[in-house]
Amino acid sequence: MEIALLNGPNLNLLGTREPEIYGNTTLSDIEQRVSVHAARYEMQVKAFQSNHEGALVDAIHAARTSAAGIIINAGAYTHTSIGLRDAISGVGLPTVEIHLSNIYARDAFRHHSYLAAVCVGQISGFGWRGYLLAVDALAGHLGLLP
Ligand code: CA2
Repeated sequence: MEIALLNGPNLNLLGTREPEIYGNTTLSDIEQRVSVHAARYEMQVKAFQSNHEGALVDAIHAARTSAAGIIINAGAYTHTSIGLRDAISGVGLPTVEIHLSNIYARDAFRHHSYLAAVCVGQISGFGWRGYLLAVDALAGHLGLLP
């Protein structure tokens, strides 16, 4: 079973700046750790990052025919993008929203997510390990856990 791991704008910079907020782990490290963790559930991970909203919409559409679910950190588009929200609800795949930082402990404009209402749930504030929690959450939702 395949799952899509999607990361949005600026997350390609992980591990290079702002380690006090986002940690020292690179996106490539996270993608690798997610793949290893997902293998416990016999899930394969197709990872994609883009700084472009439309490319993320396309990746969500592509997941419709190849993936059983989506894990997405939409970065700043979380707080702005009705397009991503419509794409997630349009494909109908179970989707877990993830954030490295606790968006509710930060600027007020980060407190609202356009995606949350169309996702199964949201994980926020646990750094890179949140991605592993998202895998567990998706596996549980897909009935792969006892
Ligand atoms: O906490 C998260 O995961 C966020 O999705 C990260 C976004 C932010 O806009 C959201 O409010 C919360 C920003 C990602 C920026 O990543 C950087 C990483 C290293 C250096 C600079 C930016």
